[in-house]
Amino acid sequence: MKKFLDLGLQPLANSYLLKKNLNRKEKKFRLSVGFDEKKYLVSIINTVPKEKMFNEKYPYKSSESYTMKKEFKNLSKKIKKKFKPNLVLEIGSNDGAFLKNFKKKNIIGVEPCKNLANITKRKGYTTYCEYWDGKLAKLITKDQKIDLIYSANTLSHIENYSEIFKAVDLALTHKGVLVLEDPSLLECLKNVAYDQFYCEHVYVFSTISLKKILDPFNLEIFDIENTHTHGGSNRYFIKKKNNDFYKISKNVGKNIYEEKKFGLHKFKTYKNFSKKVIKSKIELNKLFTNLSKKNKNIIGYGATAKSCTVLNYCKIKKGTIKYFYDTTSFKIGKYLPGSKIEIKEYKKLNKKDTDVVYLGAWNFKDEIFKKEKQFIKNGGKFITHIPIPKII
Ligand code: JHZ
Repeated sequence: MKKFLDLGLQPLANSYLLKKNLNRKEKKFRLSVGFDEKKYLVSIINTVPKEKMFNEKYPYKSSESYTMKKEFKNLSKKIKKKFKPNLVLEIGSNDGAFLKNFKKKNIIGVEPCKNLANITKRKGYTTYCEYWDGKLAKLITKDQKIDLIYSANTLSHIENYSEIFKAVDLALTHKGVLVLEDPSLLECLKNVAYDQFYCEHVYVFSTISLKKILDPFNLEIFDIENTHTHGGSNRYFIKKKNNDFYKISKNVGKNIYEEKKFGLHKFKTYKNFSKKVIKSKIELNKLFTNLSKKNKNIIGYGATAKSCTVLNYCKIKKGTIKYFYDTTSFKIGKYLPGSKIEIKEYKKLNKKDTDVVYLGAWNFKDEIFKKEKQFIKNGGKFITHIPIPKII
């Protein structure tokens, strides 16, 4: 693997700090990103054991976002219509934002974070609080195989993809389909969204990399949808190679063509990206310095895992951003890792006490702007680093 980006020493992205622990030394790891020229695969170089990240303290809940809930509702309708599955399984079912669109007898959740798995268990959904692997796949499918496996923003978090895809092949019926959704590497590079890299995102997939890594596991992509979620994602529809029931869509070739046109198969593309990242850091710091000189009240909106990368890489401290607003109950009252900026319970933005708002959740810009119409009308501004640092 050839390294192309160094985002410095970073704490674990979702390890929000309690007030009483603010003076404790945080564990940090070097966040650098590399490119495997054989597999066209982009991944972080130093990985963190999964148990340190995905455990009973996991703070992220999919149901907190209106956009994601709407997206899951629409997707489930589509899945039911197109594939008519009897039994669906979700890998990384989180707090059930996707599960809840199915009848309890038709869906199974797999979620290793106990706090989240308990939510869906309490609601009566069959949920295995485990990491997805061959052993679990065998156990779940001893009586009935799965017609459709769905996984959003999870498989890119799992280092050992061989185990994952072997287990998928084992669990699916002959005509079974895997629908896999993760941030798109092409969009990440186009948007200079370097904050898609943090401890949990072991990989940022492209079509060309996924095609290569699926190849040894009897699996192939037969369709792709490009979605707007999480800053631009790809939804891959994957089948067993010997299943001729689904034809390979033109979208697959189209995506491969676009990715190669951009140069996702060449190391020099990544070197260029890393130059853009350095420039982005300098420009973002300039914007913050200018605003601070003018004594502007700056707060953050959405204490995302992505924000952790930006704040720590750009060395933005609590004096610059006073606090972050977030709607996630688990994050409220805690502090962002590394930067130690406080997270407060969300209140509608008010121009009386806030001039500029840093968009930590830039991927939900439309949803946020709709919600904060009045603030914008009153002259309130936002600052973002996507695709280039600017005030909007
Ligand atoms: P959001 C997490 O990343 C972690 P993050 C994980 N690794 C991953 O891959 C993605 O999710 C899918 C808040 N918010 O979705 C809620 C508001 O406060 O960009 C969330 O804390 N008000 C699994 O953390 C955060 O912003 C709002 O109006 O980068 C959004 O986090 C909205 C819309 C969000 O994921």
